[in-house]
Amino acid sequence: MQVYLELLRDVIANGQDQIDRTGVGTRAVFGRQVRFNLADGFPLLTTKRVPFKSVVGELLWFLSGSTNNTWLREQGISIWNEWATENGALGPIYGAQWRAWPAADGRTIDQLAELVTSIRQRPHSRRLIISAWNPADLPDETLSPQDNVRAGRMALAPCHCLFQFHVAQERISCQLYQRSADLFLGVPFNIASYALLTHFIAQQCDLEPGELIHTFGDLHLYRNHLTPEIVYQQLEREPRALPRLVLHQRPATLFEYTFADIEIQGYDPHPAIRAPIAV
Ligand code: THF
Repeated sequence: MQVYLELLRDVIANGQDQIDRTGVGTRAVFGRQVRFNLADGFPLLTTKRVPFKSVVGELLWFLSGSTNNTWLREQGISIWNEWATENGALGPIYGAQWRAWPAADGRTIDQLAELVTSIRQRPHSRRLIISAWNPADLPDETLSPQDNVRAGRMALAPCHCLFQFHVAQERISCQLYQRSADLFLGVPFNIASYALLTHFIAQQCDLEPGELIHTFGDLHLYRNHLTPEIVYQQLEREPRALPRLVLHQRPATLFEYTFADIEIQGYDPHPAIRAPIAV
């Protein structure tokens, strides 16, 4: 995960100060790419503890098609609280677009189910793509997340908005396009989440996990993370050996994984670093 520390240094050295939607302010670069060979270990950051249970819970929740925060809250996972309405609603965010993209004729499209079928039938297809970027459902940037949800829109536009799989020599790789990336808080989650999803898809399709390629649009550090206690603290730490992911069974479908099936072994990170989230 040396590459993560290099991204931090890159944004510090080359970023421009920007005013963003949240009003917090960022230092940002545009257009970067990193790759993780999943055979080298599971890419969970070791220079601070990343709450892996929250990563797993969020992914299982996306895969279930849910866009209501209640189940996550019940699991003790608070990462979506700031954007939800009092009823837990988040509007048609990731789960809705991945599992039930609304078609013009009233059908809904289960992009993930179709993806698994396609990989099994035509592994060399060049259109193994899932998109969460549905312009019809995007929020109005002048409204709060909650007012957008009440208007039937997404609480937040998808940050990790499109991903593509590719199969070569019995290995399946995933490339993610993330249009907007909170490098300190969100990106360690996003890397682990897509690595885990790639392991699931590989298992479901009888393939080995290949590479995770993470492509960034606006890659930023929030100004209130650029402090000696937060970003600079992390930069002083030495990366440790990566943990390994163990999947204890192979569920019948991509949609039946549970916490009990997923174990991370040998995770020995530096301590967590608390940082404020921009809403
Ligand atoms: N908004 C912003 N500003 N950054 C994001 O990364 C982000 N997301 C999701 C939606 N909006 C976003 C939410 N994902 C944490 C991590 C991921 C989140 C939101 C919050 C967070 O606070 N993590 C802490 C502790 C979490 C915990 O203990 O449960 C951490 O130290 O990692 C990106 O997709």
